[in-house]
Amino acid sequence: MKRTLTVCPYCGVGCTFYLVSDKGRLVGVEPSATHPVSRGGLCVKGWNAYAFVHHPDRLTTPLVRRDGLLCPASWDEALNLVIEKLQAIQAKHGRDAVMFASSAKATNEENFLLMKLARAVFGTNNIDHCARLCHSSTVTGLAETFGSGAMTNSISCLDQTEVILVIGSNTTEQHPLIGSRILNAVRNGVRLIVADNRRIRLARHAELHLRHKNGSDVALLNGIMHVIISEGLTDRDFIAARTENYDALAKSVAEWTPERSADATGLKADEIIATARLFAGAERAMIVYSMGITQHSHGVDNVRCIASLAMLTGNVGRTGTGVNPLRGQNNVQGGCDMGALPDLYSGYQKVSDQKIRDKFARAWGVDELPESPGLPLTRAMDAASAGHLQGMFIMGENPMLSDPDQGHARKVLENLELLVVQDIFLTETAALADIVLPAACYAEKEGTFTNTERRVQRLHKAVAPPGTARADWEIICDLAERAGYPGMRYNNTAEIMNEAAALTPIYGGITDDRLDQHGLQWPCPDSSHPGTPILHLDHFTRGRGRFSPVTHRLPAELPDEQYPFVLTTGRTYFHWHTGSMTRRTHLLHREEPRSFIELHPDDAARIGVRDRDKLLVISRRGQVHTEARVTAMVIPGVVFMPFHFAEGAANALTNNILDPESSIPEFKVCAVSVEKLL
Ligand SMILES: Nc1nc2c(c(=O)[nH]1)N[C@H]1C(S)=C(S)[C@@H](COP(=O)(O)OP(=O)(O)OC[C@H]3O[C@@H](n4cnc5c(=O)[nH]c(N)nc54)[C@H](O)[C@@H]3O)O[C@H]1N2
Ligand SMILES: Nc1nc2c(c(=O)[nH]1)N[C@H]1C(S)=C(S)[C@@H](COP(=O)(O)OP(=O)(O)OC[C@H]3O[C@@H](n4cnc5c(=O)[nH]c(N)nc54)[C@H](O)[C@@H]3O)O[C@H]1N2
Ligand code: SF4
Ligand SMILES: [Mo]
Repeated sequence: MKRTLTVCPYCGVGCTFYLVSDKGRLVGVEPSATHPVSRGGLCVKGWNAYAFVHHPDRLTTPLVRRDGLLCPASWDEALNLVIEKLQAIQAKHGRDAVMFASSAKATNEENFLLMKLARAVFGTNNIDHCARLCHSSTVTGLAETFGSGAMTNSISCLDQTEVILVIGSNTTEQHPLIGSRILNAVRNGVRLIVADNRRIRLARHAELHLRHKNGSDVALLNGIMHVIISEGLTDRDFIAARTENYDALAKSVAEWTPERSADATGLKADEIIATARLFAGAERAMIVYSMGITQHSHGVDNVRCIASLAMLTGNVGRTGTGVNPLRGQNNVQGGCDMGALPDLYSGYQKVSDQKIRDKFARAWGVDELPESPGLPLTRAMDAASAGHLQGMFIMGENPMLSDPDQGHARKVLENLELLVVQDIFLTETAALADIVLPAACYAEKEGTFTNTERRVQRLHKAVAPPGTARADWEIICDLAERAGYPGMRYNNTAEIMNEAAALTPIYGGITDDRLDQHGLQWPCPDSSHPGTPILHLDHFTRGRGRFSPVTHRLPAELPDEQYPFVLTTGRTYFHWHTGSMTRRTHLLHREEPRSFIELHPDDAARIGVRDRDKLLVISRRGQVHTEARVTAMVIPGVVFMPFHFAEGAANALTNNILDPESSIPEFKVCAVSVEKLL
């Protein structure tokens, strides 16, 4: 038996484990006892992360559509066709008629290369990835307030704080090894506040559980800040020494009395006052948040309020404090860091900056690079239906199930002149493609992933890919070569990282040989730098932290007579997003086999529904069949549905309205009706 140390392919916690293989086949997983985050533990997905790798559904050969059917083809034929068609579309409709979707499942090296392919070879900034659907509000909101959109502190800080505010994060199910860290901390005396109207597991251990209305976080946080200011609980020295624009914030929250905040959130004024006192009374307090904050048409405003709350109480730049957006996918931090974003190169360097463009153009041996920012992924769908986008190259994403308003997404994907999908399985999206390219998965390649605490860690190849499947980076290099670009020849992924590091100051000192065992946390500017566990130590990345006051805006779609329930969507412990991997993992699928919707017992009684009844859920966009799960997890008037299931797809219902600044969809609030199927 062989043991190969690598990184979990599921969530941003970034646990490492050994893949155990026997004669070229994976047979199990052993956790790494010394890893600073997982410390010998794994969640159920990690323990089972070997199981999908050898699934018989794995793609083994390229597929090309002939007479309407996807048929096996040679790599030569498939790759030449991709290049020929992309170039033909650009010749006819202009460079920006094609879009590249990168992947938070792929490595840093692969994300770097896809953005290089888009920019240097195809001359377009139309490159983005699922961070758009996820933490784009964080990237925008924290860049403005702090100058850097990443988690400010480290996971180990959870052991060294006094109060943790968890807002809009179902941590024990979605970041399990961070969730268990929080539970341990609470056992050791840390005080916990949970602001999430679902009765998530952490809520049972919280001193205060705020069950405010979906979409009312600005009203809640403004109310909390009002109390902190009016009771004199601010950190005056921190505000004076490290921040700007405090007066504007104070003025704006002055009108947010606890009573007004209570009215807008559905909470009691006392709960808001108690939260303010507990949070501001601590010497060290941490804020942990995730999609409950970001996935709103006012997601950036939510993030601004969170940044303000932390600065108001001096909780930035020290151990056991900070603003901690938990990044979702195993490498979504890395996808952003590597510049798979329409307006930024790697290291958050702006494409609009001539000096930056010149630097990349020189390194890549091209005359010029495109200047205007490209399309965000979520706007690409609308651009395509308006006829501005004809070709899409999607690496490792499944928008047919993960994009809002599935009916709209399907129409767009079906009508593209060219859809190329590079995946490990024939997903719902790949099934619509003109050309499908089979990729190697995490267990079959080398490279690095960056976890939520900015820790860059190495993968190691444990087994060979199935059939003729190839690592994403090898496919991208081959495409570049066939497009006539000679600047993408690498012998291994270490050479790609060297190029990325040379162009990306925050990764400047990251080289493969320094990453073994537990990786390095960026910023790591040079080869002797030990990495950075805590950001903004004595000044913010942008200099002074900026208070950005905001006004409360309601979600775009609220319940009415025809659609009386608020639908909020999210995830479960056992499944991963669109289920491509977890629904092919026997032990996980067995635990959660079917689409369901959580419904409060009072609502269920009122509409005559019992547990496990078959239901029809309808929104203005579509309808789905699903099954009732009658539970006090949710509050009356709110229903919750995971988006893992192709049959009973939550995104047939969701609203395609976007935050104007971050272009994130409002996945967390839309209006639906619920009927019992007879
Ligand atoms: N098992 C598993 N783990 C995962 C994933 C997975 O698919 N499966 N996906 C990964 C990814 S990419 C991500 S982004 C993360 C997401 O991790 P989370 O954000 O923790 O997960 P969600 O279920 O999307 O939503 C979290 C919570 O937001 C709450 N919420 C809804 N609306 C509001 C609101 O208006 N205000 C507040 N305060 N809360 C609200 C919901 O009640 C829910 O409990 O998980 C990662 N981890
Ligand atoms: N209703 C609703 N919708 C949501 C959300 C929500 O909360 N509610 N959350 C949103 C969020 S936060 C996210 S992050 C998105 C996620 O949306 P997606 O990223 O579209 O979802 P995944 O299922 O993770 O897709 C990853 C794909 O990569 C493939 N893959 C795995 N490994 C590799 C590899 O090494 N190479 C290649 N080429 N492919 C690989 C998998 O088979 C899978 O098809 O969903 C969003 N959609
Ligand atoms: S907590 Fe996340 S990284 Fe750790 S084993 Fe579970 S899914 Fe993998
Ligand atoms: Mo995500």
